[in-house]
Amino acid sequence: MKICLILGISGQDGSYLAEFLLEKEYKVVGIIRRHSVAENQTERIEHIRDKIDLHYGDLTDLSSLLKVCSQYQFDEVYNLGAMSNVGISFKEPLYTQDANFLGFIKLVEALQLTQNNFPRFYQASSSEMFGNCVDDDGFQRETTPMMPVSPYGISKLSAHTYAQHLRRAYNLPISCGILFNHESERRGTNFVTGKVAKAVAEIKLGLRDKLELGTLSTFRDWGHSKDYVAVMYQMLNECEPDDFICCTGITHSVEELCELAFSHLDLDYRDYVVITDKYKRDEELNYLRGCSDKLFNKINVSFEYDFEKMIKDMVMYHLSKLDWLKK
Ligand code: NAP
Ligand code: G4F
Repeated sequence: MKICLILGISGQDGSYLAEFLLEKEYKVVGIIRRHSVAENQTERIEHIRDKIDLHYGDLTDLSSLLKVCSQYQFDEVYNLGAMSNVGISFKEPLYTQDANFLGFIKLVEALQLTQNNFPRFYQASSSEMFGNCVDDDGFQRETTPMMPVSPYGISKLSAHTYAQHLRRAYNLPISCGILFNHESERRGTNFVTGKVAKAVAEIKLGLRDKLELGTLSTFRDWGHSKDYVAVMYQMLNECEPDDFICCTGITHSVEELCELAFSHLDLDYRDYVVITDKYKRDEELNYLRGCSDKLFNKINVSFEYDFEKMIKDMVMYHLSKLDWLKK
């Protein structure tokens, strides 16, 4: 039985990845943080809790990583743990570096001190690392320059650069997935898709009458988390360690997202959306559209979701959840 470690198992991607690896009959070990409301910490993994080994720990706390790593010999490690919210990273720049950059180094050190062989390692890099750099044809590729525009992007690029160094200097089998935005019913509601989907449901049920956003004019290449966690596994198991982009190649504006999400419940977003400085970023990444040719020429990928289906599912998820809570 293969053994894997997932940092960030309580998050959107970590929870789908745990399900995916259990299906493949892995022994799944996960690290969770302490939360004052214990149920909130494990909400996304409650249904598989009895099938996984969970340990308390934190990427900022080397001793906790050493304690967990010393109990196992891992075949694969997925570092999905991060302060992952770009907007909030402007408010918490030090913590963002601590968890996302230094946390990556701590995890690598803990593995080097405890594992007989360094496991295949997936590092969650991000399209946020590109900042506003785009190739002339309107796409971002692995070769596109990277100039991040947020503390989060800088922390991810720091870890990404360090991972490249570890690969070159010590031949460590670290693969960096440069994933573009991906969403799902499990997406936090402080990311724009989750926020819009929940607000549309609340407006339909008469629980609110407006939705405040920071901008409508930025573009993102949005895929589905469930589709992308399968690609993380393929990167480690079907490719040599390298950097790979995973994306859809299609881009939509936040305005198009709103139009689509509201229209699912026969609403017009223009009647409800209000733009406010409160959610405006100090520096903004305007446009993302990725090219996955490097990776998709190596592995077989067939995505189950497209943007329309994903947003509809997210709206319907929030509608049925709120409807149920009202009863
Ligand atoms: P998410 O839902 O915010 O999950 C992040 C996970 O990291 C949570 O389980 C969180 O635990 C954990 N975490 C946060 N700080 C930690 C720390 N100090 N020590 C240990 N664990 C910590 O994010 P996601 O959407 O699943 O994303 C997974 C990874 O991919 C992240 O690294 C993210 O930056 C990266 N990424 C995401 C996207 C995307 O569009 N989703 C795109 C590119 C890259 P708590 O539950 O305790 O907060
Ligand atoms: O949903 P977002 O917060 O995602 P963002 O900033 O693109 O970051 C996500 O994708 C990255 C990959 O590129 C990941 F690495 C990262 O972990 C995260 O998963 O914002 C998307 C866009 C931005 O332009 C933002 O300014 O939506 C805009 N937006 C407009 N109003 C808003 C809001 N975003 C949020 N979160 N909240 C708003 O009210």
